[in-house]
Amino acid sequence: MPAANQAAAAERIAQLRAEIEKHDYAYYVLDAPIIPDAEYDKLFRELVALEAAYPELVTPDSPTQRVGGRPLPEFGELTHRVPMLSLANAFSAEEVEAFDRRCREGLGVARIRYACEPKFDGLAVSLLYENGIFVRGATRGDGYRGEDVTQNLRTVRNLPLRLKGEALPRFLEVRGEVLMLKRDFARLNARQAELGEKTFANPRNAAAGSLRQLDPRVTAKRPLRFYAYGVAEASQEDRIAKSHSEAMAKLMAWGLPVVAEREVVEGVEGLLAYYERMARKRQDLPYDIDGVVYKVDDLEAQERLGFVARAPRFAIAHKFPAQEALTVVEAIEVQVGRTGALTPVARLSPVFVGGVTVTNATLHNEDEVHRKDVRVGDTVIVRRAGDVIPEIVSVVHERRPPHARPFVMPKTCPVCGSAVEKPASEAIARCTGGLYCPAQRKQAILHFASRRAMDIEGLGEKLVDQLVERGLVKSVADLYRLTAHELSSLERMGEKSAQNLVTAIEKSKATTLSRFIYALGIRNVGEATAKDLARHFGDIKALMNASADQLMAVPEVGPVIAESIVHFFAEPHNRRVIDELLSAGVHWPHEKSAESGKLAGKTFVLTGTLSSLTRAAAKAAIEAAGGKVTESVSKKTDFVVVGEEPGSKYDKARALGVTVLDEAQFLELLR
Ligand code: D41
Repeated sequence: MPAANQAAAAERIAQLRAEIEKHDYAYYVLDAPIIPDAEYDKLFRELVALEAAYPELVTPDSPTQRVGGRPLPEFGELTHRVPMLSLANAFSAEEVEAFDRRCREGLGVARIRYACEPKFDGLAVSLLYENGIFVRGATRGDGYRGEDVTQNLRTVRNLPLRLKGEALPRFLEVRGEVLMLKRDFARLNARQAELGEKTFANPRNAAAGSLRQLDPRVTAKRPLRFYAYGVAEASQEDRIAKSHSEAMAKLMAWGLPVVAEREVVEGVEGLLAYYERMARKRQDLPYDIDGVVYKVDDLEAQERLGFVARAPRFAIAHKFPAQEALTVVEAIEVQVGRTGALTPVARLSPVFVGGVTVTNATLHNEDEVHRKDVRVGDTVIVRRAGDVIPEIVSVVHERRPPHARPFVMPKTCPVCGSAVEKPASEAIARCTGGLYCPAQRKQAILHFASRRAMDIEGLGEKLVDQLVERGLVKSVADLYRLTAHELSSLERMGEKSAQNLVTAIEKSKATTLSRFIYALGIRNVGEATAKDLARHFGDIKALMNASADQLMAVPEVGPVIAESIVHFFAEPHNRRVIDELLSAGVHWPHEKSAESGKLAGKTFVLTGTLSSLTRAAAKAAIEAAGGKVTESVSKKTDFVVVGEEPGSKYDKARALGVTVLDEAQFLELLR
């Protein structure tokens, strides 16, 4: 190797070691990682590769020479009777196919049965039972020797200190993971914060920090769980089953906790289908997982396949894409919403996270930007879990460029230049331009056309942008004046689609009063309130002329909503647009006002299953008769309708003395 390259490699190696040591300290000692695991792995892999290329640069103190966590000297060391192996990883379907191929070729069979289980993100431990009594437990450590954490493990609530049943093996070494359930983690962190103690970054760190407490009394207060994933066998005499799945069933029968989400599948299609199922379930599982594990089910086949280096050939972990990654904030832009709300949005260097490429993350509002102290140029951790929108978790402060300035909310609207106001009592800054502001106008039109409002099919964002920018649509009433000829002059609009849109707009004229009220986009008036208003007033003119007091006579309309409505109709422009819409032919069937229907003013709650009609049908029937259906029982509820297998609402109704109707009584009332 040329000396110059070697010098460069030596320098990079030194950098990487320093960086990795810093992260090891943050992770293992402080239980407070600075960067995502995937990012750490990248650094580590780079170091491994460099040291492989320049073996003369490997030193005994390199982080690569330390495998697993070194035992804390405060705990006694324990040698595992059977080494605790590591698991190879697969990150793609191709790698899983290669794993299956190797197994099939190694065994000389066409198809393999696999045991599949979640891959817990916890701490691997080994438990020793002698004649059914828990005698010792250790962390994985370097795989050969771990820390003796017997006293701490005894405090883990679901770990049996004595196994159930008869014919228990003389020695049983159970392998598994210690972890914290998501809800327990949330509760623990809330309690830690309340006590002014340190909080944990994630359930894994909380579990690690809790199990490696020097004082078992502290561990005892932490909600740890154990799940078994295997049995270590020192000899043939120890064999308790013919297959992994059978062994797990046996552990369960002896009272050891075994995860419910385990399955036996056939072939590589079976593996990939299990992966997909678990990926979909992931968010709803009570524990964190970072992938799934596949194991050849037949134990004899496992033995024949054997091991490479320190990992078994018969098992592999199929990891989910990392949910956190590092990227750089290129800009913080401000978006204007329908009600003028200004939302700061971080524009990010594209980064692959949670299985998709992310380029934006909402920052919600000004306070949020300041709380997280996100600045342009910052390196940040972005997280995208499941289908939720990407968010910035935190800033890596050490990577902040020297002149990064804090974000300032603009004083004027970035779209229309109107003043921005932010009442002291609110978190949201707003553009005061109203419908003068093209951004608000666009959003107002999109809302008006949306499915639950006027339901104009085909009127999407790209089109609305063009219509507003070309001045073809200034208010929603202008929509009803558009011709197919005008529309076909727009980009990506053929004659056929122009005609379709005109038809859709025409069709939207036949609507309902509640949809119409909702479509107006009055601040604080959502679908449910629009329905209440329609039912109460029965007519748009009555609503337009209502005073705040009259509005507050509607159940569930308080001073804030009333004020928004009065404010909206006080605006001459809004009244004019409504008149124009009505003249254009927007209409709805006459609504019975609250005084007319036979169930007028009555509030219902439904619970349990009705045999003769669906929930939606029951609701529609009540509403058609002027009544109202709400979700929860209160003193204001008039009737609770009880079907088969009612929930707690039934008990609550009885406790509050609300009239309870069975299905027959309810049908009688409707008749
Ligand atoms: O849930 C896990 N993290 C998990 C880890 C699991 N479900 N199964 C595992 N199986 C093994 C073998 C096949 C070697 C018995 C494992 C691990 N090992 C493991 N955990 C930490 C290192 C290795």
